[in-house]
Amino acid sequence: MKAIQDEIKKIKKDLEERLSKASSEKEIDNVKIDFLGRKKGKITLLLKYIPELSPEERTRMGSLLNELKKEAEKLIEGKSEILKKEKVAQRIVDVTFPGDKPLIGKIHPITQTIQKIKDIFIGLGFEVVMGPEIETEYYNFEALNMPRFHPARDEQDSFYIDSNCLLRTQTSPVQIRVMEKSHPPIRVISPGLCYRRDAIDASHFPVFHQVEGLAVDEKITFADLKGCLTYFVREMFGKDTRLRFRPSYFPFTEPSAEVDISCIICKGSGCRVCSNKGWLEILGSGMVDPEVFKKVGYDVEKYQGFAFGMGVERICMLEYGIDDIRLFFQNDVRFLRQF
Ligand code: 2U9
Repeated sequence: MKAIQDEIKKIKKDLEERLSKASSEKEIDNVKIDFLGRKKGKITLLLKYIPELSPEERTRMGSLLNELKKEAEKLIEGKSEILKKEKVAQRIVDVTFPGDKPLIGKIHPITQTIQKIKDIFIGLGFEVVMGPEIETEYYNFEALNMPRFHPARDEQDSFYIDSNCLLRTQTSPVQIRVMEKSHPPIRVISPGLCYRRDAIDASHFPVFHQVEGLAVDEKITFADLKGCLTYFVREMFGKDTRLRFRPSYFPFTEPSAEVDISCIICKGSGCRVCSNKGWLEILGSGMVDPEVFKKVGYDVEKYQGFAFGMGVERICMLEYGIDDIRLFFQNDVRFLRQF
């Protein structure tokens, strides 16, 4: 009995000594094996000796040894914690240790292009307005002078939610909502997502971004449209960019014009990007059709306006020489980190 008690004392002393010398997790593991290991641990061996004792010795020694076991576990765990903390503290003060390079996020190229467009128009006194992506047939088509059987609806094959609601095919409904709620003078641009049932290829995707603009006031003329868009184009693509206004047709503007710019790659001499034409089609525009003003209850004798619209992906592709629209929507960081 005395012999066992002495042995307990000795084991405890040994354990404390070994732990005080241990300076790594591996060494602590070894101490654990030597004292508490299932087969040959010093404490485990003593516990195995208990059944051989007399009943009263068994009770006393059992509790002494179990206490020893618990204390040993506590001491080992405590030392391990101290080592872990020391390790962390060392890391904090080791200023020479190479740091983890943080991954820096980037603004998506489409967002960057929208931001640049917004900044230019904000500088001209335009306000940025947003609206719902799920629209009613009225706001998306009817109010824009595209009644139910208008052939222009065919060009904008759409995603319908029910017989009355669809994903907007352009951001113009936002401008209708602005006109309904306020009075001229109005100068707004509406950036945002649009949806069309296009077959996917290098230049078509069913989801895309537009920025549309609208200015309504008394005595607004086509000269204002030309001046505003010329300023925009030169800020966006460079001061020496030339513009060409080509007559066109849109149901919501009359007269209408498509705007081409001298190719930003070859400056007009002809290259692969402009298909040797020297010109790039960049936006659509026109004077707001009086039928549209009638829908929002504006006096068509008093007010005129101009409007324009551009596809952001196309502009961004031209600016960076990107040849496939699908890249914008694949979230491949190898593509995105280049911008
Ligand atoms: C109101 C009245 C008129 C917006 C306009 C265009 C011309 C145009 C296209 C450019 C490329 C769409 O993304 S695209 O396919 N847009 O050509 N958009 S005029 O006219 C409006 C807008 C709102 C109330």
